[in-house]
Amino acid sequence: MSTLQEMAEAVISGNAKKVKELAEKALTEGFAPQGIINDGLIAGMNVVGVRFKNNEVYVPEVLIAARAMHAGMDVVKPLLTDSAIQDKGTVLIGTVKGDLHDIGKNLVRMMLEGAGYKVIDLGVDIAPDKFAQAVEEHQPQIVGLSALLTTTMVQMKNTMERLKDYPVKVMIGGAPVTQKFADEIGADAYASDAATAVEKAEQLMAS
Ligand code: B1M
Repeated sequence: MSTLQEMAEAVISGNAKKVKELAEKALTEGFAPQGIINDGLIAGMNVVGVRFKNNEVYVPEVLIAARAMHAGMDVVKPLLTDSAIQDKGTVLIGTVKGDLHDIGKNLVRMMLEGAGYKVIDLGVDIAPDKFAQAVEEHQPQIVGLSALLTTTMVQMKNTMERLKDYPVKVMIGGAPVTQKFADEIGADAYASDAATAVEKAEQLMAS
């Protein structure tokens, strides 16, 4: 098995120490940082994403795999130019105003990072104006809104309205959110889970 295949396996099993060691080994073997990310770290996270979607693994396994992926990223990221990191696009993500739930949003962030996106995570309780300011600052292609409360879903609509003049696609998700609601407020995409969020991001980038 090649070093990168071994690395992907170590990401899947969530072995952060091994991923870090293999990332260092891959660099000494002459692998390019972007190749290590794509063919080692992202390849592993992709497998985890598919298994998560198929209910073969659950939230803790995804979090552990993402931690392992980050251990490898920490080794190779300093060697990448900014442009290489941003290759796939930038996603700005946050939980909407009044809502403090962030476990699902963090999973979505990690899966997007694992798929090669640069993700700016604004955190929780983010007002529409703050999303707009961050869009101006970071110029993302996609804005991701998360909400876990039926009472805060309305903030998705408010945020959509605040962002209507910006050239961004908006993806929404969270337990109470549905495709029907996304259609009602004019969101560009809805994702029911973190793996689907990556698929939808790919579609939005291609559209
Ligand atoms: Co809260 N809470 N909570 N809570 N909490 C729920 C959501 C609730 C359903 C529990 C219940 O009553 N059965 C209920 C909401 C009811 C409703 O509105 N219909 C509820 C309530 C009422 C509240 C409080 C109001 C309780 C109170 O204080 N009286 C309060 C509100 C605080 C606030 O936000 N202002 C509150 C507080 C909290 C805690 C702080 C204690 C804690 C949050 C900790 C944290 O996030 N750091 C908490 C938790 C943990 C939950 C439950 C138990 C679990 C949520 C979770 O993390 N799920 C939840 C009940 C439940 O769901 N069983 C509940 C796991 C996570 C991986 O799933 O977030 O759905 P989820 O994310 C998924 C998808 O939805 C999707 O992908 C993720 C991964 O697959 N997804 C996206 C999410 N965001 C996405 C964005 C995308 C795409 C996909 O694109 C951008």
